[in-house]
Amino acid sequence: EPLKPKPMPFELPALPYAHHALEPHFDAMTMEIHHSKHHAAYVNNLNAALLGTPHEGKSLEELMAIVSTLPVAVRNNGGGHFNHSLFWTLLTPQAGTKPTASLEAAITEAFGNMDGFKEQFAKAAMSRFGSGWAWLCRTENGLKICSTANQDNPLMDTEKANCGGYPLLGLDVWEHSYYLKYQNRRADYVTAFWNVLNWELVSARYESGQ
Ligand code: MN3
Repeated sequence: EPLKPKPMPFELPALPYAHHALEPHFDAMTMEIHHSKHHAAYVNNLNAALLGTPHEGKSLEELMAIVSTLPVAVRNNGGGHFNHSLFWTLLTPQAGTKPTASLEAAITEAFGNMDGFKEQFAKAAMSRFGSGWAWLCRTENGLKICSTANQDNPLMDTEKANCGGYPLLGLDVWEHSYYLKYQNRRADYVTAFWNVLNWELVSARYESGQ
């Protein structure tokens, strides 16, 4: 009988920059703990939840698409792994990145202008009670802002009605992402986010759908 290949467990991706690279906007200690402790725990707990089940070896996207049928540990930790893996790539120490013309046009159509977008996005981030994420999604009806609770995300089959679409960018609004530097001032953290957001990556996601 041929041996089935053992499915590869998920791994914590390396940060694409140093912990201090996003200072002064996002501080080094928050980045280090957030990545090496919080995100690592989601990866470990996800692997433990999948071990020995028929879902071992599925991609995160495949898991998200059927998450309503899976144990809550897969929803929480699979969402946590997907969300944070995306989040790190959305951040950059490079100042002044810009959206492409076509993304900017879509933002203008949906929100009036960039300031209108930022205002509505901040509102979604601020009005999420407790822990969760704010998102910008590409949908069949243009760009849409939404938020999710806990580690849920727009790719989950549980979130189609709430959010839906393809997530172009997401902002972690769990207190662990800002408490050390900003304490209870989530609004200041949201403002700081615009200084480290990589619009080139957001644009690439908008153009390619990946
Ligand atoms: Mn987090």
